[in-house]
Amino acid sequence: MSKSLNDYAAFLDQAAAEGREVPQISNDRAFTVDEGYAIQALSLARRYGRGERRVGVKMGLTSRVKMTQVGVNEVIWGRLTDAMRVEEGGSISLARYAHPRVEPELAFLMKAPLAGEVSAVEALAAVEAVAPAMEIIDSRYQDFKFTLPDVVADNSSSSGFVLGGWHSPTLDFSNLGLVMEADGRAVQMGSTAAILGQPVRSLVAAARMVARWGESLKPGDIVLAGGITAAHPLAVGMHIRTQFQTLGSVSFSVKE
Ligand code: OOG
Ligand code: MG
Repeated sequence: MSKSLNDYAAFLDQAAAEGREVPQISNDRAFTVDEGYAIQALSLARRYGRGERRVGVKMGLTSRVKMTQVGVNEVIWGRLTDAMRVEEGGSISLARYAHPRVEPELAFLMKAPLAGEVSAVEALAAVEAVAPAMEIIDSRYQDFKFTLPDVVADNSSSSGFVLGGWHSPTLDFSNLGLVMEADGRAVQMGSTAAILGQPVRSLVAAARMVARWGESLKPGDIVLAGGITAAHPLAVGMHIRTQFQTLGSVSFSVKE
């Protein structure tokens, strides 16, 4: 008997909960991108059912370097829950992940609802604050390899995020340099301009893409704009810190 989209959602949700690698669902059959988003929604419904709360969304593959790293050339999105939040300066347990990587990001905090086709000016007007951030991504697929529908079904590899201090969005955050360090050694460098040439464009895309799935960005939501550099693999004992021009730094450590 053929599996339902809900079967795939349960499969990926369980892999995420156990921090375990699984084969790509596209090994079974071809999926459309819409089916990928339907599986993502069903798998997140399971998390909400266990008491997790949606706190925002993450945008993915909004920079050229990220698209190249994973070989998928489309902007994607996923959902963030409270359980994915890592305290600034805190630590994560590597055992809870399959093969996590970290990437520097920019975070938006929403003060007004936003959905559908909006201009960059309208998007910026809905922002309460911006913060330096990092995302911990952990594709549930073996060897971190996937097609577009695979990764979308897997909540766009989302597994954790860390936020630094909030700043007024009147600050020009369109081209801020940053250095991500592992144990004091620079491993990635970039600029926020890598995000679609201007990070607000990621928020414009977020408003359009969530609306396509009947959702909106709400006041209090966090929106991660997407990885600014290639992602760096995490290992036990590592201390990761990203220093942003003007915005300050954000850090965490990796324990067993
Ligand atoms: C897909 C998720 C991409 C980003 O910021 O570009 C992403 C992946 O790289 O596994 O989170
Ligand atoms: Mg990311």
